[in-house]
This record gives sequence, C-alpha cells and structure tokens, in this order.
Amino acid sequence: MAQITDSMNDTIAAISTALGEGAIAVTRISGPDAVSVSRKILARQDFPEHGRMYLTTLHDNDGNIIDRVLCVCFKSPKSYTGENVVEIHTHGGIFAAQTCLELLLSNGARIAEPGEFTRRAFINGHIDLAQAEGVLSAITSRSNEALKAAARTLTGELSRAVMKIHDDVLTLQGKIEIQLDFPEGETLAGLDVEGEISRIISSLEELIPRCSAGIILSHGVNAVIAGRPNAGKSSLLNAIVGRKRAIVTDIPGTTRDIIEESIIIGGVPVKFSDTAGLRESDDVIESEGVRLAISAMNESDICIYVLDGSQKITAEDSSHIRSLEGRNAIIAVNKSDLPNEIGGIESSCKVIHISAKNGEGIDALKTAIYNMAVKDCSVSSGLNVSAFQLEELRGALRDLREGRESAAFGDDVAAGLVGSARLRLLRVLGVDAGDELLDSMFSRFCVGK
Ligand SMILES: Nc1nc2c(ncn2[C@@H]2O[C@H](COP(=O)(O)OP(=O)(O)OP(=O)(O)O)[C@@H](O)[C@H]2O)c(=O)[nH]1
Ligand SMILES: [Mg+2]
Repeated sequence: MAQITDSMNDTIAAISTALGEGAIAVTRISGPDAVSVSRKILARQDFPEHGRMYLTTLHDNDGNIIDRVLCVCFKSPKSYTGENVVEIHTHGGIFAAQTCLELLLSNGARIAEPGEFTRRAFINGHIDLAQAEGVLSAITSRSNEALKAAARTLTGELSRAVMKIHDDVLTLQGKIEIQLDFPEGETLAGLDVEGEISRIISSLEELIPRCSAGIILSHGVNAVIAGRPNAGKSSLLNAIVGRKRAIVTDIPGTTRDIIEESIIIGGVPVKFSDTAGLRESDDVIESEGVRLAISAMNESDICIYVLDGSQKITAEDSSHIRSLEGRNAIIAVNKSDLPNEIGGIESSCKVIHISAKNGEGIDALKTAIYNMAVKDCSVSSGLNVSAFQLEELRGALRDLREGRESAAFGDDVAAGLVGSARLRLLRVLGVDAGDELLDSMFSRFCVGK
C-alpha cells in the first residue's frame, strides 16, 4: 500500500455501489485525469460543469453504445476526495457498471484500492482520521443508534471535541513552560496547574465513554449461552431470536456445534452462541462440542448460564456458577412454567427467572444483557473511534492524571506528561500519521469508498 501515497497523481476508478441487482450502479473516478478519461467513453463533450447532472450515453472503444447514463462532475477542491471526481450512473446490475469500469481502466484510470477515495480525502485535508472512522461506521452501521453515532462523527463532532481539548492542553503546556523559566519561588500569576489539568481531565472523562459506546454500537458484544444438557439453551436461543434456529429435543446432548445468531438490542448488535451442554462424555463428537463450549464461555463478553429450574441444582452447575463470579455473567433459571425445584441460587451474578417455552422473562434477560453491554457508556451520544484512537484517548487521560499527580513535585515532569497527552490527541485526528497506520485504517473500507 505504501505506493498509494506516492501515486496520488494517478486517476483511480471503482464501482462505489454494492454489486448486485439494483436500479442504478455508480462508478466513481477521482484524480487529475478524471474528466478527460470519462470524456473518452461518454457521448456528450460539453461535460462537465461542476455539480450538474448530464444525461448521455456510454460507449465502448469502438463507439458501440453500452448504456444510457447520468454523470456528474465535482471539480477540485469541491469534491469528496478534494480532486476532480466524476460519477457515472449506469443501470443497475453488475454488467453495465463492470463494463464502464473496464472502459475507464483501458483509457488511463487505475483500479482504486479499498478506501482509497477516503484516504485521498484525508491526505488532501478534507477530513481527519476521526471523521474517516465516522465514514466507515456509517457504511457498516447496523442500527439507528449506530448510524446516528456515525453521522455525529463524520460531521466532525468528535474532531471538534478532541481539538478543543487539545487547544486547552496546548495553552496549559505553554503556561507551564513559561513558569519553568521563572526564578525559583516565583509563580505565574493565577496559574493553577492541578486545577487546569483537572478541568481537561473532566472533558476527557466525558468524551471517552461516548467513544466506548461507539465501539459497542459498531462491534457489538458476544453472549454465550452455556449450561448442562437439557437446561434449555437451544430453546432460549430460539426464544431470543424469535425463530427455530437451533434443534431442540428432550435428548440430552442434542447440540454439538456452536450455533450463532445475532440480533440488535437497543442499537447494540449482540451475537448469541448456543453451545453443547456441559458434561463428561465418552462420545468423541460430544466431548469436542463441550471443549468448544468451554472455550466460547471463556472468551465471551457476556455468559448466560442456563439452569433447569424444575430440577435440583447439581454439583457441576454449582461449580460452573462459582467460576463465573466476578465476570460478566447472568444466570438464567429456565422452565419457570414448571414447579420450582431449584430454590435460591447462591451467586453474586444477576439471576433472572425465565421460560424459554412461554417467553416469560426473555425481555428482562435482553434488558440485562443490554445493560451489561453498555455499562456506563453513553450510547445515546456515541461517537466512532478505532481501537487505536480509543487507546490514544485513554493514554492522554493517563498522562494527564499522572501530570496532575506530579504537578506537586515540579512543573517540568508535568510539562512532559501534558506534552505527551497533547501529541496523543493529535494522533487521534491523524496528524503525522504514518503509512502503516493509514494502511491499517483504510484497508478496513470497501473498494469504491
Ligand atoms: N417446560 C419447559 N420445557 C422447556 C423449556 N425450555 C426447554 N424445555 C425443554 O427442555 C428440553 C431440552 O431443551 P433444549 O433447548 O434442547 O436444551 P439444551 O440445553 O439446548 O440441551 P442440549 O443441546 O442437549 O445441551 C426440550 O424438551 C425442551 O422442550 C421451558 O422453558 N419450559
Ligand atoms: Mg441444545
């Protein structure tokens, strides 16, 4: 990918709409030759005025008409990438768009890498790295809440918040540095390093949960349903997703493979995994299922441990429940439609009585899963960041907290930490981002974006 930044002078092209049957398909061209390359395959030679749609025909290199198309040009710098951009709207389905793309390539354009249009927008200063993350999230969002977070991020809400904190840090850093030049015992009038760092810390403490929320809205959580055979795990999966996804029988050991199904709860994508019932078995296939179940349980964000409430608790159940102490776990006491034989459950985990058969308690279980997933994240004001950006924000918070501690011992240490926090904030926006970081960022995009 390193050659991409070296070849910003190329004109790139890609199909920007999803491949499949549809009313229209959009092929996008960006770069210095976007107009001249497009003109070679379009009939209308008065094309283009900035932002105006033209109805014309697309023809091949022998002059045969391929399709009737609409095309539009956005002239540099007033385009998505900041370069000259042409969009050709062919009829939908793959063939017309594919032919259009091939014609552009045979007339001087090169195929775009994934995310290369957005990478160019970033390189040309049209968006920063925070907004780029918002663009990616808008494409991949799976709920209204996720889309709203993406819209907030791509329109610059995160960038402005980070820049405001950065500017406050910069001002403080300047004051501390002036103070350092003062003779021993003299202080800059009105300078309260600890107090000013505390105010900046509060802003970051407010911002970070919003970013964590964005990550949860994009990536969701995985919830593993575990428990002994016949407890009703597969029945619970079916009740949660509202259809017969997994086989249910009264034969213990029915489920072997892990069965996954995702739903959205309050905007958060939750992937549920139904697993094999936990027990010792001589059956090779079943024991492999149990091994998979245990590792899924260990790797889960949330474990839902299902008990059969119509039976006495077993020693194995008690031991599994003990192993879940202190983890994100919910104990679902199933079969509440039958007489309760299990009695009270000794655990600090949340216990919910449910019936996978008649649906009782399923909504309460979903709410508990949602609350556990979002914890104290601010979902209704979520913002999108990558894991790298979140780590930099957390690092800035750490630096500032340490800076506040060290302020009492001397301003030079505080100045160093405040300076480090400032650089981290700039990295969130992509200032001085190296090729490696940009490669990993933009390779997550689809081709044509
Ligand atoms: N009365 C009642 N029966 C239930 C309930 N949930 C499950 N069952 C029954 O319990 C039996 C086992 O259900 P499954 O969902 O297959 O149990 P499982 O935990 O997936 O079992 P394995 O796959 O063998 O580990 C079936 O006969 C279900 O109909 C419930 O809420 N109430
Ligand atoms: Mg099952």
